[in-house]
Amino acid sequence: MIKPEILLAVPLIENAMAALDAQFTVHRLWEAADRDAFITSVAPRVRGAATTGATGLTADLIMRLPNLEVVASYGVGTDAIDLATCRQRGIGVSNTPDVLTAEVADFAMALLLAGARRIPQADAYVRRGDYRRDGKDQYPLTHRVRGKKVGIVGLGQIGQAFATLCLAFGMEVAWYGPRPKPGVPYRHVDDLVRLASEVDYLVLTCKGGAETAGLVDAAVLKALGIKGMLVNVARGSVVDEAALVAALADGTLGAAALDVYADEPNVPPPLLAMDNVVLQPHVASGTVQTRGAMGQLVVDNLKSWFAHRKLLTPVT
Ligand code: 8YV
Repeated sequence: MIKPEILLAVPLIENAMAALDAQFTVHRLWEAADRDAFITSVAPRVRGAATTGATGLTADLIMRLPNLEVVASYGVGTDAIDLATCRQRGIGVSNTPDVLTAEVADFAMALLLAGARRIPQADAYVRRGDYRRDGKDQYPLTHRVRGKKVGIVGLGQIGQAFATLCLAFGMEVAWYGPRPKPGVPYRHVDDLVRLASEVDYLVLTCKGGAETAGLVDAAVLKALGIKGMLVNVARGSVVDEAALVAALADGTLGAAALDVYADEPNVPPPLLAMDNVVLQPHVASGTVQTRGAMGQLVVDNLKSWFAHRKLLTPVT
């Protein structure tokens, strides 16, 4: 049987790449020395594509693939995939919901704790030899998270899993989203500036894309304030990054713990020098187990499409 040909935009976890190689003829886009010539050479034969929500698939690339039928994304977000063009062309799109929910929620809590208790900063203090130099009990005290208020932006599956963790840590939860959700046991606040002014931590778990671009702007950061901390495991695009850098630099905002940036893998250089930020390289879903499950779902969606023209986890 002739294997369907697929374009792989980014490397996936090894097992998933091996499974893809077994089922399909895989064209590895990131390895191409001349990307443009590579696309031109494989384009007519490509029937499927695999990418991530952040790397995506542009309208331009989709239009260059005349026989593209399906796009499988390795992640839950789909912000950089041109869904409108896929819809127009009748191209099926899948993502990997559910399998990463708990992992990303756990990581959001880890970031919150790391930022609030200054765990990376204290680690650096020990490594520099300052602990030995200063002696015991000299490191500045931090603030407890128990009893604090958390505002969650976007109460989807990840937001709700994170809210449950907040309750376990004795925090009070309120949330912002464009519409109230019936049956959700947390206070909905329909004004983001107001929510930010009420909470200690503002945690972003919403989707990226045009709908949420620049949602967290200078006014929101000012409302969060000097005692507040921003935690972002959503997308860098949700935050006005220049306003964030300015607010952290001038003390308008107390702290930030970030896993995502507007122009990955580029982190705004001023953030690198700041002591009140915790920076991570977009790894909230990055465990062997969760990436393994995500990779398997990419493979299973593509297999299901080419066997039955049905996706297991379609993006609707
Ligand atoms: C990435 C994510 O997909 O699920 C998402 O939307 O951003 C992540 O899980 C993952 O980092 C692979 O790049």
